[in-house]
Amino acid sequence: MPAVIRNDWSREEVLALFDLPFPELLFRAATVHRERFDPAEVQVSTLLSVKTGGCPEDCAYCPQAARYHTGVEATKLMDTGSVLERARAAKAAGASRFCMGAAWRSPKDRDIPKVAEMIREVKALGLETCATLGMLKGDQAKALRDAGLDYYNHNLDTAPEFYGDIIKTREYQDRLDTLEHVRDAGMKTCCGGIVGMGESRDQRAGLLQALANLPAHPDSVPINRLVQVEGTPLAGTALLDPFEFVRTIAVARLMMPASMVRLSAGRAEMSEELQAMCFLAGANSIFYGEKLLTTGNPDVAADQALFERLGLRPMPVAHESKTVHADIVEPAAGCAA
Ligand code: SAM
Ligand code: DTB
Ligand code: SF4
Repeated sequence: MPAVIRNDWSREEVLALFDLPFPELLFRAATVHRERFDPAEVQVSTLLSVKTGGCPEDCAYCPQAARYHTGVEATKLMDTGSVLERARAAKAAGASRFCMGAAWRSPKDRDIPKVAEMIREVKALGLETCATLGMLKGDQAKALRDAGLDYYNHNLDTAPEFYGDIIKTREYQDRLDTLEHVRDAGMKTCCGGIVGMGESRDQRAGLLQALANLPAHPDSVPINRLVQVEGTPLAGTALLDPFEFVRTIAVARLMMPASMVRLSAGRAEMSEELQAMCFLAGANSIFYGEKLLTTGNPDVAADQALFERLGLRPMPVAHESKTVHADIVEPAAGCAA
């Protein structure tokens, strides 16, 4: 019997998982990982910033916020032809999903047809499509779905009680509302957060609690380790203990057993041994390609060599778990651990 899908986690339960001895936590997470996935398969997504910088928001981690002086130049929305060129290259390099990001608080209605065109054409290449454009209204979500958008990325970023320290220009509830519009439109959700922003373990547990207690577990859960960018308020934050990062991945795997847990931003600053430990702890997705949105990611050749050394292979689209929404069972019927 695979671990039960639960949406009623208490903070104490999550902290009890974080507190397990490291080998026990990893063993449990690796066990749950195997119940629904082949641990040798890793889903690979490539990111492209289709509209960079100049963002009006104040997210303290973000190099694209106009108010911080980070050297990121603001650009206009890319044209579809240039996006397609990048999508073709991502597919040729082995990516199965292409994620288009825009540094917007929310898209304007007049932006939607342009993004919809990109989505339609990227999908026609045979790639899964994902977009991250900021807050969405219900009708915008439906228009993106109609264009063929498979996933929408919108992160909770951190625990509700730490959120106000990081972002003041929009509320936690705004994020929950956007996620609801995305689910209501019938798209898959990609939703995670960032660790290493100076939060406590309790707050890391709070992020995972908020994610797992959403009405449906996100289909993809990106766990980003803060990429510190000079000029942002969070540059110079004390580095998170790497073992604590691995614990966060393992607890995410235990709490959201059917979701793809993505080892996301921050890989360029991680050793290969640390990344391998994350795969052992249940991470089964990565961003693949030299760039995230504005910062670096390991290059394709390095990732291919790492996969080879670890005996990992890219996950075919058909193998992605489709059960996240389908098998929500009675609450508290058992513990995922
Ligand atoms: N503007 C849209 C929004 O905020 O929803 C979409 C793009 S935004 C850059 C997407 C996500 O990237 C953020 O929610 C955050 O989790 C992540 N991110 C941004 N800067 C980061 C950094 N320096 N380190 C780690 N993750 C980061
Ligand atoms: C997510 O959770 N991480 C990605 C993606 N979703 C859009 C973005 C990471 C951005 C890292 C900083 C940058 O490159 O600008
Ligand atoms: Fe803007 Fe998104 Fe960066 Fe926040 S995370 S400043 S909304 S681009």
